[in-house]
Amino acid sequence: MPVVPPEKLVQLQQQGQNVRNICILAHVDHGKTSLTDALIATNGIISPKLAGKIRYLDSRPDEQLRGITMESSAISLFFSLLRRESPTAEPQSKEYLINLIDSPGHIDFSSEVSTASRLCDGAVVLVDAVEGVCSQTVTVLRHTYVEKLKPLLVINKMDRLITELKLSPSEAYTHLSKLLEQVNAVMGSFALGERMEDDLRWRERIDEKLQSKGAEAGSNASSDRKGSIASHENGVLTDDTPAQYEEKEDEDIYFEPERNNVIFSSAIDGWAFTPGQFAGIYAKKLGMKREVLEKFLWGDFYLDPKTKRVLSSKHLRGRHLKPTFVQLVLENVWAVYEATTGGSNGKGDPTMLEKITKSLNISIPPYVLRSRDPKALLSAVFAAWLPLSTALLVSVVEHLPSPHTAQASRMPALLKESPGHEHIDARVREAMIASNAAKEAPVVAYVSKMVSIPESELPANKRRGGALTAEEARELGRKKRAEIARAQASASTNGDAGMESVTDALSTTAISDEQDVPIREFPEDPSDPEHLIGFARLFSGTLSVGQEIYVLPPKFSPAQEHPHPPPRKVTITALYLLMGRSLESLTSVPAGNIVGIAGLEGAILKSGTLCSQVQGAPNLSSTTAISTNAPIVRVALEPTNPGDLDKMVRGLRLLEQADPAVVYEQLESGEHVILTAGELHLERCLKDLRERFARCDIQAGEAIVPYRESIVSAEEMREPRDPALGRGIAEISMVGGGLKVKLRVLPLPAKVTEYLVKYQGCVKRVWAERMAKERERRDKSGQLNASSESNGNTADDDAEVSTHGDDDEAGTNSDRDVKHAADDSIEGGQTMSVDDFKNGLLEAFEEEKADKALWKGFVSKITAFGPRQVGPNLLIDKTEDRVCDSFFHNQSNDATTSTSPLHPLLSKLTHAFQLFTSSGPLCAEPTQGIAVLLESITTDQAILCSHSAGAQTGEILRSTRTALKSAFLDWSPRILLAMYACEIQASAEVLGRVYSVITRRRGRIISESLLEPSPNFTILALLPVAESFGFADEIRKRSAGAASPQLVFAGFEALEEDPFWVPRTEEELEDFGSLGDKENVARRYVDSVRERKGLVVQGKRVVGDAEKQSTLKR
Ligand SMILES: Nc1nc2c(ncn2[C@@H]2O[C@H](COP(=O)(O)OP(=O)(O)OP(=O)(O)O)[C@@H](O)[C@H]2O)c(=O)[nH]1
Ligand SMILES: [Mg+2]
Repeated sequence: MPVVPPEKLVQLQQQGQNVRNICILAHVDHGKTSLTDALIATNGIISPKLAGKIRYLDSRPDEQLRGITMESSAISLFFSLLRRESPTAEPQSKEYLINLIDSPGHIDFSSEVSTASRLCDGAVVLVDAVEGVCSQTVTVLRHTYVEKLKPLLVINKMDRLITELKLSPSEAYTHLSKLLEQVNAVMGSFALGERMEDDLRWRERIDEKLQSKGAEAGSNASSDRKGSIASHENGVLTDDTPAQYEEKEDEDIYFEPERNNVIFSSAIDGWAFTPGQFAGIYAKKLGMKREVLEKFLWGDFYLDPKTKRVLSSKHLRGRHLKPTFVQLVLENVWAVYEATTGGSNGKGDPTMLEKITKSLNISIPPYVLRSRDPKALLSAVFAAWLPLSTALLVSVVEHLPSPHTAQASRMPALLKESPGHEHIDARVREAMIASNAAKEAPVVAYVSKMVSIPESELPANKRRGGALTAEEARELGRKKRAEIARAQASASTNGDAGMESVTDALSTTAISDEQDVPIREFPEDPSDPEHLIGFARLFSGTLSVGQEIYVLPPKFSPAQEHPHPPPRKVTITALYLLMGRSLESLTSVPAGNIVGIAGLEGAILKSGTLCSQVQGAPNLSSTTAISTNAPIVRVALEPTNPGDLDKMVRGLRLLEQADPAVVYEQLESGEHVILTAGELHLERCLKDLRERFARCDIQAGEAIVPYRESIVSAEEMREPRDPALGRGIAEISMVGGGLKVKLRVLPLPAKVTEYLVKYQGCVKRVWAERMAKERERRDKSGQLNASSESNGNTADDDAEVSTHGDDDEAGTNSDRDVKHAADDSIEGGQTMSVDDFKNGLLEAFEEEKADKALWKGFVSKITAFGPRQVGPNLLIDKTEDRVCDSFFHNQSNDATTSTSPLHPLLSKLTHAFQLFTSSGPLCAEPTQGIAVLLESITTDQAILCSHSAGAQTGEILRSTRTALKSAFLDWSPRILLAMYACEIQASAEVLGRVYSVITRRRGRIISESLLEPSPNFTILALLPVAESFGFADEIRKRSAGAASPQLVFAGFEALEEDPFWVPRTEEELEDFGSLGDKENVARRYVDSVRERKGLVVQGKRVVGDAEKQSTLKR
């Protein structure tokens, strides 16, 4: 039962200036959830005694069990502080509403981080003081930078420096400085990247202007750029292009303790401080102004004990003084540890403790003193002296922006990234920028994900647990507020030191521990259905229950006159205040808040935008958020009891909606498959399915791992199949000799393949644009439903499996988007221009030194990419007359208006190429890095006309595919394994064991580094996805929990072994015998995939032990 009544929070929602929307971000296990505990305790939801230990927001039993957050959860908190407008004014109480989202740090759930950060205005980024900057730290910092969230840095687990690493205050200071440098280097790298981009753009713009001016004047622009800028100063360069490139101020992005945007904390011991707080304490003692001292508390400044003056390092004159931060701050913190938990017996030093409590003017509750429990003593001293919640909440309130301020600076850029942004209604734009909460303002909300809540947990149905009746709880709340008010009345103005007593007050009046935290059990009642609630941020207007609002489909753009599919109108059935484990009903909510919205079920699949109007509505959900871990682990599911199939399918659909990172698809074979981000994620999904969404027993098959197939030109290859033609060349005669085609299959240069994989996004975009144009053209000519059968170049050819027969357009569209996310995870180039892409590709071809003549002019001859029209394989037109359209050429001309009589035949060949590249000859996996050259094509129209079109299509597809497959196998084939980049932190003792696990699983160590002074090594390795199952568990077990890996999909890598290798040379025959005793690993992978797919496995005996069976019979 929350002590701060929901009415109070609702009232605060209306005061936009006093709202803060923040998310807590960090690498896994750096203490996010423990830290939020301390904040939750200030609202009396849990007892301060349990804060940091209970991890309240980890409400799922499996989260508690594993100690890992798996879902982001939100909670609204009340915070009040006393402040004076001026030094002489009466202190006034200011009340704030803090909407806080705790996010998971594990890489499997990184999509939750993207969804959380879009809703917030500020971020609290945690870094473990010992582990320092880890992979996810960089990711979350990038999130804050890209999403333009204002960050606060918390260096957490400071206690580990004292108790684990046993550093002295001076050593700790050096360590902290290094750590801070690391974090700032990461921030600096983002800014640098952006600055270079800006610089380039600025130069391009100047060049463009000069050129156009040059053309106007009929003369060439001067080659001296500077000179020409000057000469055009009065002419073209007067608009938005500054003649001088202006560097952006970027000091704002760095973390600097002197600016109080760095907090030092220990969530487990419940303390935190900013240097500013210490400046407040010492300013009087040293006779300095607080603001002045603040500047000198961090950095190379030293306190002269005699004169009480702060010296810079220049004025030290050889004296050995300690930096101010060590002397005034760290030594005091260290002393508290020494006095409470230090000493030889770990029981502390009572006299020292007494001295400290006296000098700090704090009192420790007698029962704690009596208990003599060192940890309790420690917590009591810190709770009174440097309570965590005070430092954190004061910093949040002071440094992080209110929705008004944040939207004013964030919205313009965010809107600019949305599709068709020029067409956004000015009224909507203004309302969003101003966070206008007026009733008549247009409503815009962004739903970042759908959360599933069992019906019994909804406020209307909630069973009141515990012994408290509503009346009693209200009474308790009243008491507590009175207590808070009393404490605040005695608090000092600036909130910092004064806030101590607030927490102190709370610690004495908190509700007893037992009632606090009933761990939510999954409902046993089988008739308790799940409801999907949208997790949303309102950017403008006021949303009320009963209001009708449009849900914009994922591909919506305000530029379209008749959006397809049309936005759906839904009625808001309920609004909720998100309170961690519970929800509170609301009737309406103003702009600038985070809210739960009911009534969107079926209208939004994973994320979406709500708007009160369709015309000129912004689409906020289409901009690509950074997600670091695309779904890659694919598993087929089936119910234990076949009768439960319907239940399972229903459950899967619900799960897909409720989890941003899950993709569900039904294969043509009838298998139900889910794609998850990793093993842990899969485990959570299965648990959810079994216990909540499907409520039946479900079995998961073995994980289906993707592979790629390719070829190389190896030294010892077999003779070409047809030496007269040459390697990889096939001549096919089809349709009774009416069509003769010569094709050649070649491996692409490695650099080219790499480039194609990396910038697949560009091809994808070009293709999508082309399809959109095509659709528009067909729309116009009223042929929307006409069959596209005759044209091999349409999106319908994607050979994609249809998903569940859901006719909900919104759903199917985004399905398609995410379905191949595994391929997309490493792709870039979405924003690249076609010319840049072509130039880059040209360079990649030019880098190939061998066979330069062969690759020349390839780029302009590309007619198709494959598979799915966008993959890293090329179909090249090498015919003399250039019979095919160039892929890029078609951008300006209309692709499908070609009237050549060859066109239908060519599109069938293209289709055969698509089919071949989507399912290679080794084990029917997509190919990568293959060029198919169309060398010549001859037709005999007379014969062709005598065959029906249907028969032609079948034969051309079949024969071409077969010919391509054998041409492929003329080379030395390779199987490419999906790889994980794996980061592990491990101490020196367990390093050996970690290595042995990695190498046994065919992994490869890439680097190993040591973060001093911690004894931990950071190991980077590559590990085949196929070998990664159970890896995390094994590492954890073998290292006794000391090391845990983070796995991120890192693309495909060839296994340097021909799956069909058999000893051929005399030497090989001698070494391996005629059967090749060496295990062929590539063959093993190929066979396992073939077996899974039900394809013929060469050399596999159908009957194992025929003799034995016959013996048995007898
Ligand atoms: N020594 C020490 N341990 C801490 C501190 N804060 C948290 N921990 C411990 O670190 C572990 C992880 O804490 P969590 O709060 O679950 O971390 P998290 O960042 O929420 O983890 P995920 O949500 O799974 O990413 C727990 O065992 C905590 O007890 C701290 O200040 N000092
Ligand atoms: Mg957590």
